[in-house]
Amino acid sequence: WSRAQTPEPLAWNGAGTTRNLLELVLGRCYSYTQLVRLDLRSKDCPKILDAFKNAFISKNPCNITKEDYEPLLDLVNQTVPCNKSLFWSKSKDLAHQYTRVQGEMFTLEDTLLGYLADDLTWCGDPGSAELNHQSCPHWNECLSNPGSVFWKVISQKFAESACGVVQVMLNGSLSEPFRKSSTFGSVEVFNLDPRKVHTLQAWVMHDIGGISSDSCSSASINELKSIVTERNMTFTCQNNYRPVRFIQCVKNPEHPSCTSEI
Ligand code: NGD
Repeated sequence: WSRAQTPEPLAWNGAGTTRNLLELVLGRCYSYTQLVRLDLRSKDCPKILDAFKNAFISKNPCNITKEDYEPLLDLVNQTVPCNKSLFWSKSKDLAHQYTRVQGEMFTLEDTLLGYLADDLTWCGDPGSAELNHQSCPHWNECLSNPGSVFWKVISQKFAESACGVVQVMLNGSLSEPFRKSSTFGSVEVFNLDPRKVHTLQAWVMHDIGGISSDSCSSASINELKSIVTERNMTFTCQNNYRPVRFIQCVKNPEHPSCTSEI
């Protein structure tokens, strides 16, 4: 009967909930609100943790909805100043290194909600109030899993609230720096509000040592340009935006593209 008292959770193909998830999320909340961004110091971290848990605990992790995260979004409700939003696709580490040094710009993970959850995995189980540490749905197993729904809704809100000139860092070492199926290409671009955002600037960064090409004139970037201009915003594109190139150069100081004066 001990088996009946503790039923096995549903089994999935993805990694299970990150160890110490709740402690990590609560700790990150305090760290962000008390140390990183003091303008948010009045946020109630235990309440935020509760809203986060309630979004997925005791639920089937393939049936999570945007509405499940609404109470959490309402509690946090953070805005980014105009001209300071940085989107990225396939360039996460470089984008984060850049905002850390630059100091005033925000990726989604520099906002409280993105900061709380970055690199974590979480899911519950319909049969219990526990976290499932064994397995969670892989994103290709079902779309409505706790992580995918979370990133989709917070990416949508992040894009909706952007204003002025916005930036996107893309990976020019890939054959398709812009992919319509990515979160940037399917959620963020389409949720920029043309009444608030006048320009999207793309920074297409090439790996140092890889083949350099003019990605801004590639078919992939042209597809992005069409979407942006059809949505009545101005599109600009730069290969290897210098301030970001300098960060890449820290690890490759002798490379010609890092030593030349031009
Ligand atoms: O199909 C997927 C998938 N493909 C990649 N990833 C996926 N997650 C799914 N649920 N379903 C994961 O998303 C993978 O762990 C990557 O590290 C991460 C981002 O994927 P990438 O590099 O292809 O870029 P995207 O354009 O899809 O998304 C980046 C933009 C960026 O402007 C953020 O504001 O969308 C926002 N974001 C989305 C998803 C996840 C951030 C994250 C994050 N911090 O993990």
